[in-house]
Amino acid sequence: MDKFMRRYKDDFKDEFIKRIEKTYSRSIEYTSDVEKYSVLGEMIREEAMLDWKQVKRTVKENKKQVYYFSMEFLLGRMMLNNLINLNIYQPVKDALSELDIDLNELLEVENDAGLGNGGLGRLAACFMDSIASLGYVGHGNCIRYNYGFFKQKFENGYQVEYPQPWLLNTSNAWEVRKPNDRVTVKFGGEVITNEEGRPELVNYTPVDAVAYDMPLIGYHNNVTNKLRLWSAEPNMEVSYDGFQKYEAEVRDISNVLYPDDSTREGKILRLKQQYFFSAAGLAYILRKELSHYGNLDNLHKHVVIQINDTHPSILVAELMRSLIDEYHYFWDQAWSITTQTLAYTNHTILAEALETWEESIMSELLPRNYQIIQEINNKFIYELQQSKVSEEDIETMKIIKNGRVHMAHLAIVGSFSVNGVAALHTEILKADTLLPFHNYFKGKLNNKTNGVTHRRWLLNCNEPLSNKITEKIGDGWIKDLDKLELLKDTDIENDLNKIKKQNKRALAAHILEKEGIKISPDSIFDIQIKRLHAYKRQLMNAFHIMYLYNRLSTDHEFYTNFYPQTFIFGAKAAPSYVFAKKVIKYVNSIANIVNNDPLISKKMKVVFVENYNVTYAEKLIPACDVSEQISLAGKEASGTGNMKLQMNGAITIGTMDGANVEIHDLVGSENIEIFGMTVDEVAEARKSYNPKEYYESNPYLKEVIDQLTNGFFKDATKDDFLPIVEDVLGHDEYFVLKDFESYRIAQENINNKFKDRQLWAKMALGNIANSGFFSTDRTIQNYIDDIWKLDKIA
Ligand code: 26Q
Repeated sequence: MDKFMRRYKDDFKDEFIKRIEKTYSRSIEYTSDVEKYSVLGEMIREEAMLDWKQVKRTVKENKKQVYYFSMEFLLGRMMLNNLINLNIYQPVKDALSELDIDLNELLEVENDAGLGNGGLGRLAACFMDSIASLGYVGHGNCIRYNYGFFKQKFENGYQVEYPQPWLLNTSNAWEVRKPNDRVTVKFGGEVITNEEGRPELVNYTPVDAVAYDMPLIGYHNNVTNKLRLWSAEPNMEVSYDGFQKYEAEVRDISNVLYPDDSTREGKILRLKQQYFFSAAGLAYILRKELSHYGNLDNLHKHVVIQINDTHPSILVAELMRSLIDEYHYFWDQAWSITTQTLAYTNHTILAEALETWEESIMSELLPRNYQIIQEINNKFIYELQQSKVSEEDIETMKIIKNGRVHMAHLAIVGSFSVNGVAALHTEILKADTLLPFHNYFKGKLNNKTNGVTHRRWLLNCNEPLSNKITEKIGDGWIKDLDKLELLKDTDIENDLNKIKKQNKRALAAHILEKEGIKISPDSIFDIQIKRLHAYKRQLMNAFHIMYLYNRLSTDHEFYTNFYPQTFIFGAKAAPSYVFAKKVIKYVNSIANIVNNDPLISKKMKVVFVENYNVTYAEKLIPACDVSEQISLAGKEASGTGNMKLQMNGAITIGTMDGANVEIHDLVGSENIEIFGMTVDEVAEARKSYNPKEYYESNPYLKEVIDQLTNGFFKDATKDDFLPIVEDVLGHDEYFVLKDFESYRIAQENINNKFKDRQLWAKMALGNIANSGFFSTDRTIQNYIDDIWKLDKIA
């Protein structure tokens, strides 16, 4: 702050006005909020860049740094976070208000930087906040998509997708184009042996990757790292003949983010994207390493590259290719450097999400990388045979089999560390999914339980609660979230219900404005926000709501005893995920009936918020009473929304899955509502599961399921929901029917407990005070201690 104030003193206002006039050739009263926002963003960015230079200087002193390679960074809005982290929020707000500009209104014009699908992308964004805030050098590497995650609208209750050109408005205030940081990435072609007897790629298609940098600002510590986004541009050496077609193909590469969060559909464009940003980011790293140190021998001492899921795992082959073909290393030394530089994080055990590529696609698009993968695979198999690994295990572990390249296997073999994202998830990887790898590479598999940056997810999004926390225990928790434990010795419990109510009122107003639905802050706010996926079981939540509707309509005593509850959903379905879209339509149809029923709507409401994103999450999370974390045990690798909600005082109703297990361990059984089968019980149940038995024997369930197709929903066709019925009565892969009864009882417990306001406040405190573990500051410190071994710079 001092630096900022020194630079601008009272001139901030003058400078702001001057820039507005210069940029728009208009005086300030004739500029829009978006225009004002852009100029402010530019000034703040410049401020952050000063710290960036300092980081650059320290790196010259041999400091080790991490590069986080991820196809997704789901950043959300930047302005508030940047102002807070730079410690200039208040002076800027005051200066602007002297110009009659309300900073909070200005903040609302910012589009989300939606460069991600969900958990994995948001985790990357939280990580970058903690790396900078803890005082380490770490940069992100990704694609500058023209279109981020799609915008969701509901038309007659059905999801319809619209493009989201995030760059058009405000977000590019944060980026700087670096025209000179340009890398040529080569696609296609053939491998020949050149005059020096080396493999060389010829007749390839060159694509230029141009860098755009965005600042990643640490909290009150003068550290600014960067997020490097690569944009695909045509290479000017390509002949003008056929240029239009070439140009369009090039632009395609960085045009849109894939809106699927778990599919192995191997679209060539996706592989192009993966190679594009991996190769560009790596070329840049190697270029810098060479210019600082003269050779690449000790790359692994200066750089560690974390591979976020398999999406950038082509890096294993690309680093080998660069070292061998371009820097003339022998295989063994190149392999040694590669496998000491790369580390891989696994985010899923869902079979359908484990990426593979058809050999023919890989060999055509990346012929030299493909050769190298073949060689890695052959050497690996030989090594396994030498170590007397069983034929069966060798078959499982092969990188190439049945005509496909298994990217997770490539990543595991090429990395020195492989980590899961929650204790249970890592245990399943070790004991099941990656068992032979775990046996062979002793100690390579490790756990790093996810976290969230509490600076965005508590400090910035929940002002009433964070002010109260600071009032009670001081502001030490902002840099050390474990300090929240101190709350146990305070009387904050008495304030929690009041603060929650205040946040619920704000959310109710927002929902009324956005969705046109009136909800009561006096009801229980029960919230399920996450991508729409069958394994996350939004359907079970919907079934339960329909059960309540039916029961409230017929059972007077039940009606009287039931505490009013508002069920809120936020979720996007992948555009091609037919089943998920049917669930959205189903919930919207339920909402129509429930909200318009004069009697029932006094006891409950249902809202599916449109276009759930980071910014919407920031409004929902502080207002949540009940956090729905109800995936089938064994399917959710970790979950991170569960942590954000806990931190803000919500009570989890959840299965023993992902990080819920660790939440349970930390808060204790009395502060969480656990239900449903465990991982072992699921495995057992799978042997002889017949969902029809549950349908036949549970009259509540039967009625709910029958209503899907008996004309009960007037705004839907019969075919709309028939597939849902066929699914749950057919194989019911995610045991919705089997877990339903225990979920129903858990919900009943929650509804009863909420009536005891004292008890509830105590539970909320038990959750908040024990959430310190889930800060990404802890997660990142674990990565640094065990994997990255970085040097602190601030
Ligand atoms: C793969 C191939 C083709 C197209 C798309 C994809 C693809 C894209 C995104 C596959 C997966 C993803 C994203 C996965 C994801 O978000 N996983 C979540 O990661 C979180 C952070 O670790 C966990 O908390 C969640 O449990 C996990 O589901």
